[in-house]
Amino acid sequence: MTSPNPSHLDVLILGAGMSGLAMAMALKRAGRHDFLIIEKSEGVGGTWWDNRYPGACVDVPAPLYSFSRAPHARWRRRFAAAPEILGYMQGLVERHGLAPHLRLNTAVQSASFDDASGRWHIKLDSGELIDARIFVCSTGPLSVPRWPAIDGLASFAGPRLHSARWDASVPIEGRRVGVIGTGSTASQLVPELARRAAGLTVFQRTPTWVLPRFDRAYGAMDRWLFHLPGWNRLVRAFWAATAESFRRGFEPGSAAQGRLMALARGHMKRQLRGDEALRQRLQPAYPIGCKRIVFSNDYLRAFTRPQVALQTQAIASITPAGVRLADGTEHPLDVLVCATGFDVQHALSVPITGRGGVSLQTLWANGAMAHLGTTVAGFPNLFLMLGPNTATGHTSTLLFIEPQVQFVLRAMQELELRGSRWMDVRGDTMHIFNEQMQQRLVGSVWTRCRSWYRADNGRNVAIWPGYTREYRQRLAGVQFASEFVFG
Ligand code: NA7
Repeated sequence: MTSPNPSHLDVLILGAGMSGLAMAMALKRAGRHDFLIIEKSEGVGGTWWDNRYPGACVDVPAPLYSFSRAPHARWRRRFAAAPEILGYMQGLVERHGLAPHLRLNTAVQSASFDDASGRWHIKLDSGELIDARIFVCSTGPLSVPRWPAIDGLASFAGPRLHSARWDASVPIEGRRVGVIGTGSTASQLVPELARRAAGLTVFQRTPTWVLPRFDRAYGAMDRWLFHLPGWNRLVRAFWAATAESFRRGFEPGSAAQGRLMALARGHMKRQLRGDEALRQRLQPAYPIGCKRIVFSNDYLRAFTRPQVALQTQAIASITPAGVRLADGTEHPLDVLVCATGFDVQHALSVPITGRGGVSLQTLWANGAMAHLGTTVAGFPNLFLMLGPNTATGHTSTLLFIEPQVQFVLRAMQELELRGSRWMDVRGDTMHIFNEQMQQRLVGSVWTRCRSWYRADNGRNVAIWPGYTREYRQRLAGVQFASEFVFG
């Protein structure tokens, strides 16, 4: 069963990544079939559709990266590779009958709230207009690749790849490859490239803390056990609790932080096989947790290979032949890889206009903000998935997506109970919440380094400063009567 009229919908979901699919499954489960998912790519997957670089895999154990209501029994590794996750997502589409609700290869040009009808008007690139009562924006914060702002980047004569737009037809074997960036992505990509390239040079601006990855293959016995719902729940709960325990190590000056940093330091020593000079160059000068935790058993070790070089001098420019460093040295390359992250979007990849013609871009000029990362004052019936300040550096994003989806269902019920067309979070509710968030973030571990968590003005627009349980409880405890206005 699908929408009776696809241009006049109850719910429009933008983006078929993890959060878009979660919303769609929850709607189906609630017996609500009047919805459409619009996706600009050729397939579902979101970040897993985009990130196909060698070595791409999930950075939390896979049982925690599957939905509590849609467990997966066929994981082949604890830290599952990107194609496995994409397979899981495609399986969700099949099992939950989502295909008829999907419109792939379709981009949205703009979305605006129509004050007169109290509905969202969504304009597609094709010029087609869709109107919807509820607009769920699940475009993901990290969907737009960021190229580094380095002089001469476009002049490079060889292939230039961004990790999030990998071109597998570019040969790596036997080539001299350069990687700019040392974040989560580079930590997965570098060991793979080190195995294949004739020479690999990693250009590091800031080193990364690395913890051991407790990875293993899942065998036939594991897969049999995963078929038991009780076992699945237990394993998921175990990894959720373990991930939360890492969060304790993010408290500046705490004993837990000391233990976490000692674990990382010991790991680094072992990985670098006692090479003290290399250790000093790879040792971060900021506390662990400031960036998303990297778990890896082969990233640091890759630097001990004879064909891998680490450059820590600033890059002065890119030339047609390679990279020129600040000290004037030239590093000739055949292939240049930018693992330089993303322009953080939080729903800004599409122009969105709310009540009275206010644009989200203008409202967010000094940094994105939303009440509990999901609703924005002045933008009725707009629900953000993984909106501002709902990212974490230590656990699975699914633990934030699931309560967000439940919140949207609750909000829809509330609208129907009241017979209202729309609901809008109160401006003061949103602002007070954001003030509290920012106060908690001041002086926290997340202010101690540069990262995608922070906007250009230093404001941390990405991180949820508490534990996962607090987020779940706060979202479940939202008082519609006092925190929202209805129309
Ligand atoms: P990140 O974590 O944003 O990392 C980007 C890396 O690129 C980081 O090491 C940056 O150095 C480096 N970078 C960016 N611009 C430049 C320039 N101009 N010169 C040199 N180096 C540069 O992106 P990832 O893709 O690794 O991970 C994103 C998220 O995906 C991650 O948090 C996980 O949740 C999954 P910097 O540290 O800024 O000095």
